[in-house]
Amino acid sequence: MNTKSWLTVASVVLTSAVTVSAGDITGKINLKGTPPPERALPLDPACGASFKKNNPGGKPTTRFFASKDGGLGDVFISVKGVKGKGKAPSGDLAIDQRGCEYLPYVSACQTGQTITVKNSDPVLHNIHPTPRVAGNPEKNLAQLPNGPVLKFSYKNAEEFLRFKCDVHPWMFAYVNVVDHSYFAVSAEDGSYTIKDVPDGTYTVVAKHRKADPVENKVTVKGGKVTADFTVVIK
Ligand SMILES: [Cu+2]
Repeated sequence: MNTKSWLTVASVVLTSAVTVSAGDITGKINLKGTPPPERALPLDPACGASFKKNNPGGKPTTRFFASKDGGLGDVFISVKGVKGKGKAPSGDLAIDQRGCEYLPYVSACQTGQTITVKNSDPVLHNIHPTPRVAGNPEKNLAQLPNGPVLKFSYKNAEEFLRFKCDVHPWMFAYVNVVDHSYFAVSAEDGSYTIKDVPDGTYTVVAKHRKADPVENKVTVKGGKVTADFTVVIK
């Protein structure tokens, strides 16, 4: 091997040896206060039957406050001020329509990531995202039962970007579009994890659609750091 080749090998080894230390932010969103009761949804007969089939024994209601074991779900948590965009998305964000509901109700994805929407109901839906950020296009597309999956994606960050169905006025979903990979949406018990955050001290923000945002200062230094939040529902 000549000198030039050795130099190339040496530089490759050096590059791969430089890794930035990172850690996970994990914790629980605690619910403080008593949310108002959810409202019953007046499903039409076709949707009522599909809802029953998909939710035996369940009642169709609004889904403003998902809560279990003192935790609050559907909270969007994001880390502010991280240098770089983090990891590229590893797949699509999949949204389904089942029982004339969007599932999941609240979700999150990265800018440019594909959002797929499918129709598992035996009825026609129309998917009508209504972004508020300039450059994120509004669309309005009909989707037959078992029709082809529809795809969406957004160039610009936007929190709680609304998807609605004009056929069924109770159908909503909210997608948080983020321009980095350091975010999560809490599960019903309030738990969440944000992976591989580079070491540093950051402001982490937790937002629920029906409450004031809550901030926490969090220092990541490898391994795992716990950051719990308390969201007050008035
Ligand atoms: Cu619909």
